[in-house]
Amino acid sequence: MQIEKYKIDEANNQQAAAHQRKFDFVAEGVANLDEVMGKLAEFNIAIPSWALGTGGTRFGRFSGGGEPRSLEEKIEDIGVLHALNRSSGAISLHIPWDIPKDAKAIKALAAQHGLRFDAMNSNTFQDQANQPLSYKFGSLQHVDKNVRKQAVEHNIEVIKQGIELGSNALTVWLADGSSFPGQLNFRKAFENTYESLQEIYAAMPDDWKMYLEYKCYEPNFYSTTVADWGQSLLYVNKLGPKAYTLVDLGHHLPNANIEQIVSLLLMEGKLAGFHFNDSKYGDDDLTVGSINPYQLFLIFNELVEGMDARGMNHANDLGWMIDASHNVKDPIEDLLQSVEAIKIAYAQALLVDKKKLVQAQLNNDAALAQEVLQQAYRTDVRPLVAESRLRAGGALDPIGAFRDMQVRSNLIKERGEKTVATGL
Ligand code: AOS
Ligand code: ZN
Ligand code: ZN
Repeated sequence: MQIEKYKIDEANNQQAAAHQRKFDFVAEGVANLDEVMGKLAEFNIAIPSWALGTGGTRFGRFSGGGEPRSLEEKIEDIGVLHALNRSSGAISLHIPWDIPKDAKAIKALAAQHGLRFDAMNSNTFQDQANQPLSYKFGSLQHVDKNVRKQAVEHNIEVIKQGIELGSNALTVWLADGSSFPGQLNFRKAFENTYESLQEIYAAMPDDWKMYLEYKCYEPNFYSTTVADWGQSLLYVNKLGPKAYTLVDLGHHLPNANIEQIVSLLLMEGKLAGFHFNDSKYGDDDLTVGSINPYQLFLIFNELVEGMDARGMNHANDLGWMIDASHNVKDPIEDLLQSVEAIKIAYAQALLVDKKKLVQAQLNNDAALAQEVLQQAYRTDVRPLVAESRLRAGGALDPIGAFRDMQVRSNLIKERGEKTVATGL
């Protein structure tokens, strides 16, 4: 399945006049238009290989059909996304769900679709067939040195696979923790985990980064061994300059002020990047921006402010990734919506009148500060994001184009109705 460029152009031509009117209207009010358009064009968000199928919940899984059956087909699906939105130019692999049999061929296929390999994800939260020791009671934290060793070796193997593909980061998410009080010694669990992470860290090439993801609960329900940003920061500070804290938006206790966490991690130079998603209750892994788009904007506002203060490159200096799961939507449509929501929040943050905001802060003018933020947030930046896609050769209306081209029914024809993609 390949998206033909002329079909995108045809669809765009039909919408051109209406789009131009909307774009001109909003562009007129944007003082830094060229800067905004330039930054939007550069901004890409990596797609996780496990988000292309219907994840379902523990109560059931209802496949929509045409799901990718192999790594090659996952790359094809991300190729479809990228052709439509020109902002999904990277893929994040999960080992062992996506073991490349021939790294060179996989790299070439990805390059054909304009994709590069983002952070590699290891998996020590499941037991694989033929795995000698079980992770039932944890992996890097385990009381048994042999289990820790097996988990460390797996992570080192993932680094090796990543090097072959041209990736330069390892994301470590641990399910390690305990479900009942007294089940483990917190200090020893921390020490074991730290020691295991040190071994993994030592195996990373100098130009690699380790992203240590935290999560407050689930699958363990009493304690998690990397539970929050403070604990992650403690590990990564001890580990050294190649280790950073990864923020997954769904991994906080209810109502946490994530934008403040982001600001402080940036200040410390220890923010790795994101797993974007949205949630109402827990780690819901819903479409980005579907529940709380204002929070997403406030996060981007801190990102832009903090990255500019440190002279960082918005597009390249942090890892931007989606981590979502799909129960009722077509995964490709859901991902198109997520990427769009991220770019909208980013564009809005670029519109914030920073001078005015700083002035309001210095004058303790809370009302004006709110006015400044909401002026940007309530600007309809969708025509700017669409224009940036158009200029890059993408579709003005990616979901519309996806539906008009009947991509999903073609994928079903190609791959079948009952397909199961590996993933969460
Ligand atoms: C789990 O809750 C985390 O969000 C992980 O980042 C991720 O979903 C997992 O590594 C995918 O396998
Ligand atoms: Zn995550
Ligand atoms: Zn999660």
